[in-house]
Amino acid sequence: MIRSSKQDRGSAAPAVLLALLLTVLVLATVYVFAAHLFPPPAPITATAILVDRQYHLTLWVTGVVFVLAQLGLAYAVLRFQDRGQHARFIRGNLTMEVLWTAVTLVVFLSLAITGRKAWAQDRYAPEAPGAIQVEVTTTQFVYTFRYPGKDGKFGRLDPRLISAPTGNPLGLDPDDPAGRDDIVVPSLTVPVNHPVELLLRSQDMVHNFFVRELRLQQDAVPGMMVPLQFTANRVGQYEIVCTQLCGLGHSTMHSFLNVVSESDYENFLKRLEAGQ
Ligand SMILES: [Cu+2]
Repeated sequence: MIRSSKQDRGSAAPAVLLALLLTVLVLATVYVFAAHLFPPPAPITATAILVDRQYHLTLWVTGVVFVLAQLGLAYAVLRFQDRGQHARFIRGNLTMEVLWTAVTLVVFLSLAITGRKAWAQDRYAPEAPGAIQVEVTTTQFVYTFRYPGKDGKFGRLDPRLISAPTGNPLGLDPDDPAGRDDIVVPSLTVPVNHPVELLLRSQDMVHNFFVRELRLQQDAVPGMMVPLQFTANRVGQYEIVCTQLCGLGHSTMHSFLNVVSESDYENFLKRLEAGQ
């Protein structure tokens, strides 16, 4: 039915209410971010500071687009509300389509280019000289960390020998001499201001290694060994959590990263080597 008389116009209430609701939601969202209601813990690596910078840049760019788009929507809802007018059909505007697609492309490519260092630094940078290697094995629902011991070599693993109840959660082969001095522990201890290389693996399914203070989150995938690097610059204890839904015990899957002084680290190794 085509309406044309003034008496047929729709009520203004839905348009006004919807525009008001959109404006309130935009203001509330901006407030949550601007007031720093959920501040992250302070970063403890140089790369984590880069990640924070990139995050803030991305948040500003997408925040401005979000506010403009939502307020534009509220304006359009008010401006083009039902006043009994005929609907107009528009076939589109090629110039505008090309323009906003190109602008979106440029914005996202620029963000990707400015953020590449923050992302790649922990993953693809050449191994730092003197880096301490620690193997990280995830399994339902625990982390197991292995240090190569005095010889600096990890011993061979055999999946058939995996037996957590008998104290061999990684399946260390007792016949390999390189593995005799390997140290296997449930939490990660590293010296402060010293490069560390983690070798991340999984025994059963996709898990994740996430430490907020490192701004580092990486999946552990069965069949893959994912190297990760970081140099923590503040002594303390930080939580490691799994952020992949990996089964019923997922919410309990966590461990700790202990960043300690160089001498405390030496003592930690000595104590464990003595217990071998
Ligand atoms: Cu998990």
